Amino acid sequence: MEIKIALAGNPNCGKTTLFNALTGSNQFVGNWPGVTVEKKEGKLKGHKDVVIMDLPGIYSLSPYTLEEVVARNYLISERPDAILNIIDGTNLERNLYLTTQLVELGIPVVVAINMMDVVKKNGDKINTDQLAKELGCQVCEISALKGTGIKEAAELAVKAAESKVPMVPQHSFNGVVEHAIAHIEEAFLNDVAEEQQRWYAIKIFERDEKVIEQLGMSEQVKTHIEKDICAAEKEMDDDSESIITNERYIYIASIIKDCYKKKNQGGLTTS
Ligand code: BGO
Repeated sequence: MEIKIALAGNPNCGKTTLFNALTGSNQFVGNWPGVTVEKKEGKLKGHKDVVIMDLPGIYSLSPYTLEEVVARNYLISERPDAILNIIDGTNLERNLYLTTQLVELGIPVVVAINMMDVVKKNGDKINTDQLAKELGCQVCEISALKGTGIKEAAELAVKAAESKVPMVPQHSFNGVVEHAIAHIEEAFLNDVAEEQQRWYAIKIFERDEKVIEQLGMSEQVKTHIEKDICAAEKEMDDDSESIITNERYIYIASIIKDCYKKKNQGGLTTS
C-alpha cells in the first residue's frame, strides 16, 4: 500500500528546500486540476512506497485564496495518511496559526520546526517536548538548508501515517463556541467520520460558504444551527469567524509563552 504524506506550511517556511532534499530528482510536476497552481509530488528517498505531496504555501485553511482552496480540498477530500507541517522557527507565532488548523483535520500531524540553524545562531530556545504536548502531535527540529534532522522528520511522518492514530486537538474554544460546535456536530455531521467532524463543525460555525455548499446543508438545518452561532456572537460581541481567529491567537500566545525563549527578551532591564 502506498503511503501519502502531505507537506504543508506557510510561504517561505523552507518547504521547497525540504521537498527537494527528501525526494531528490524523483519528482513529478503538474498542475492542480482546473487551476494554474503548481502540483509537485515525489517519492521519498529510500521508500519506494511513500509519496510526498507538496501543497501550496498557505497561511490558513480559509477559502480566500486559490492556494488555500487547493490545499484544503486536497487535505479534506484525498485525506493523506499524514501531514508533515513545516514551520519557520524564527517566526513561530505566525506559522502556528496554520498548525492550529491542521491538527483539527483528524489526520496525523508531525511538526518540523525549520530554520533551526538560525534559531540556534540567535541563541533562542524552543521547548519541543512542551510544544508537542500542547499541540498533541510529534515535534522535531530540522534545517532543510543544511539537511539536519530531515531524514528523522520524514521517518516520524511515515510512522505517524502507518500508525493511523488520528490527531486529537488539545485546544478548546470558549464554552459558548464549544457548545455551538458540539451542537453542529450532533445536528448535522453524523454521516461524517468522527475524526473529521470537528474541522467541519468549526468551518460551519465560521459560515464557510464552500464547506456549507459541499455538505449540501438544507435551509432548515442552516436556520437551526444559525441560532447557536448567533448566541455565541451575541455573548462574545464579535462575528463568528473573528471569534475563531481571536481564540486561535490567544491559544498561540499561551503556547509561545510556555515553549519559546528569545535570548534577548527582557535581557536589557537589569537596572
Ligand atoms: C533563499 N535554514 C536557513 N538558514 N535557510 C533556509 C532553511 C534552513 O533550514 N530552509 C530554507 N531556507 P523555500 P518555500 C534565499 O532562497 O524552500 C531558505 O517558499 C535567497 N534566494 O534557502 O524556497 C531557503 O518553498 C537569497 O532562501 O521556501 C530560501 O516554503 C538570500 O529559506 C528561503 C537568502 O525557502 C525559503 C535566502 C535567492
